[in-house]
Amino acid sequence: LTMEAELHHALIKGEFFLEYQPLFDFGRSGQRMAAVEALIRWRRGNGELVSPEVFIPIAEHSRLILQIGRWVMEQACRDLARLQRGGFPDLQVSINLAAPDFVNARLPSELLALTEACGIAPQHVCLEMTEGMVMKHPDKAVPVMTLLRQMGFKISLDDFGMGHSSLSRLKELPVSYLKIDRSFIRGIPHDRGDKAIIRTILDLGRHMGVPVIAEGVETDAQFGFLRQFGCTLIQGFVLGRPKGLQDLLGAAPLSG
Ligand code: G
Ligand code: G
Ligand code: MN
Ligand code: NA
Repeated sequence: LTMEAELHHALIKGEFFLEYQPLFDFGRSGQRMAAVEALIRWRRGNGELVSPEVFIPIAEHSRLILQIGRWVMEQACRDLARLQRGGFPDLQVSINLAAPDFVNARLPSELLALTEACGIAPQHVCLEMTEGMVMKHPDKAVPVMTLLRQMGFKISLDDFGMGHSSLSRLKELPVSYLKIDRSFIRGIPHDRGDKAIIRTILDLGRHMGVPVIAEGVETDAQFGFLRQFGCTLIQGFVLGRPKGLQDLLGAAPLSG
């Protein structure tokens, strides 16, 4: 069987599942879990866990990526409804999308119907797209992004800083968040270049009025540096690893 065929079977057999990694907000109202990022996992029949870094690029070569994307969106929206009712009423969910999702003109109306069916607000759903994807197909991606924003969805520009966007293009993108690529975070506290880039992205976001998220934060030193320079939205192993829905529900403040 080719991996493509295996992925198709995996969808039918229900071998995919989602984990959720918390994103914390350290803003005015103190520390709170503001969002969770949905991360797909594949457990094969033989028990082996396959990383999305392996299977997403393969799925991207065919229409399978659209089916997987649809499955992720449905599961993540259903799970968010459960989390909101289970003690996290203001929680948002972030969903990673692949390029074919973003250039799909039907995505906005399909997502809106999905959120309505699940009883969640579009304002609580954030779509993550990488800077590279958007810049590769701006003519198709920007109209879809604009429509999504008009409907109330949020958009975060993932892996930001990897060099794909010109500043003139960036200022026209309808994004809600910039997500600093974790490769820059890794250099803290030793790499002067990485630290300069992070401070510059934080300033850029501040001046553009676009909040900046730091991801891949693994150490107290990295966390301290980000807080010192005014970053309030932080995600990474130092704060929490991806976990299952049941784990999150069990930790709910109102779950008793
Ligand atoms: O969670 P992990 O570090 O294993 O993710 C590896 C890569 O797979 C990351 O680049 C992440 O953005 C991507 N990824 C995780 N979940 C999804 C998903 O549901 N859809 C898409 N398209 N990519 C995902
Ligand atoms: O490309 P994207 O930003 O969507 O990647 C998300 C991936 O990053 C997830 O697979 C998640 O497991 C991983 N991740 C989340 N936090 C950390 C971290 O602190 N360190 C590292 N190395 N990976 C992380
Ligand atoms: Mn992401
Ligand atoms: Na990223």
